[in-house]
Amino acid sequence: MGIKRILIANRGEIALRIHRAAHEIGIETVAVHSTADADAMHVRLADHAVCIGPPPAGESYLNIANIISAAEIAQCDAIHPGYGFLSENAKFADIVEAHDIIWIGPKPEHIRTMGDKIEAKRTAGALGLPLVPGSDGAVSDITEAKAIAEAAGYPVIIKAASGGGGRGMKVCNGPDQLETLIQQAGSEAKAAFGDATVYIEKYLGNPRHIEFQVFGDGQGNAIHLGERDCSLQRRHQKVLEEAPSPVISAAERHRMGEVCAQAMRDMQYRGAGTIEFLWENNEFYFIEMNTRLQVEHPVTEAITGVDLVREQIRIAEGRPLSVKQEELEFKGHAIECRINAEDPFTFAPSPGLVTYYHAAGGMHVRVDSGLYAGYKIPPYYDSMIAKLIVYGRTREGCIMRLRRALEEMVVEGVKTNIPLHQELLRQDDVLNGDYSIKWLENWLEEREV
Ligand code: MV4
Repeated sequence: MGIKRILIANRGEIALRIHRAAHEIGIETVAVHSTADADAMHVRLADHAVCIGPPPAGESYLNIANIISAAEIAQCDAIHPGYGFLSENAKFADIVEAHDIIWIGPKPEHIRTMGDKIEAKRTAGALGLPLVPGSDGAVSDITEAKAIAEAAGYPVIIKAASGGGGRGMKVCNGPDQLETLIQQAGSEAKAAFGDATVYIEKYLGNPRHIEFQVFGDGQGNAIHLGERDCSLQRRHQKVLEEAPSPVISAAERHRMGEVCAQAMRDMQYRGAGTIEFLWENNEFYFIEMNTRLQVEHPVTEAITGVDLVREQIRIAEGRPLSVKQEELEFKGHAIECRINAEDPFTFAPSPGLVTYYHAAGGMHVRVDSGLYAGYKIPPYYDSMIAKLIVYGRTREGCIMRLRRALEEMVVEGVKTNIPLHQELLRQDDVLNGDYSIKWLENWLEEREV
């Protein structure tokens, strides 16, 4: 029940985000950090801090034994994993619960199910979510694979059951290449994930990536908080996300959101989840479900007014959802720019000393970041150093304000992708919301530098 002290098993802006939500409801926080992060803001803000290992994440932020020891030494009664790192590790969730520590996350069985993309698809289908046509499970036999591909229609895509983030996928244009590509995908999957299992789907050529935010109380009550459009991405890294999607009508949001919420009720889902779809020709196709809080959650917070991290904590305490579906309103428009310490043209990481920092501010402008002047961005982790989230009554107003906020933002000493965002927000297709998952990479290829 009532949590008193949370161990935050993460770093950077999301560790700050969790600390803030906890403190606002009177809960203490314990930061963990690698030796490379001793001076990080998440360590400074937390009530207590424990060093859990050397810089490589495998020896610190992914070190289960050290994190559990830190939780016990610091007498934490709950662990929040943030995103990335151990957030979707079912074994970690099991271990946390076995130590009588509250896991601020979904039931381990659901993390496990959704981690296997074949199991996830089977579950989603049984719950009534629309699927991409393709194999009903793993493919091994080439004769069977050819029949499945023929029925779905070429081109098809071969995916790894243990994959994710787009790794180990192969597009196949006809039956002649099928056997070779299945073998290649299988051996790459085996090397990357230790599991050669693959499945087949019809390849969607130019979809959008639209995801629904859901929440469940673990007892059969669940709500949806609308969708986010995350189509603007490069090499499976999202660059800019928005809510609502510029292409989804209120009626469609209501219909699809209810399908998602009902699925979560039926599985007695607990905590925050994101149901990912590809959207093409006005149809949704389920691809994956993420059983964690996502980087882009603030755009949902902006248009619903719901504090998603506070909601996660409340649910972990066994409390009911704080809002009913009928009470939720989707109001206005929000866009998030991921600010990375990287070269805006080559995308090469640019770690190092931040000599000057000035965050954007003003009405409806939110900056989630652990950055400060004098901070040394370590080279060991993700290059995302800040999220700029802007809200407006309309999409146009939101974009005007976002341009203004980007002008205000100053980061010196390292390169950032702020100029890339500024250029993006001058493109007609972006202004018109006319983009798919292919748009950004195509634009970058054609762009004059
Ligand atoms: C697809 C697809 C086209 N057709 N599945 C990439 C990551 C993984 N989560 C699923 N992915 C895709 N699955 C079918 N049947 C295209 C992608 C894809 C993609 C999806 C979402 C966001 C960005 C993407 C970039 C390239 C490919």
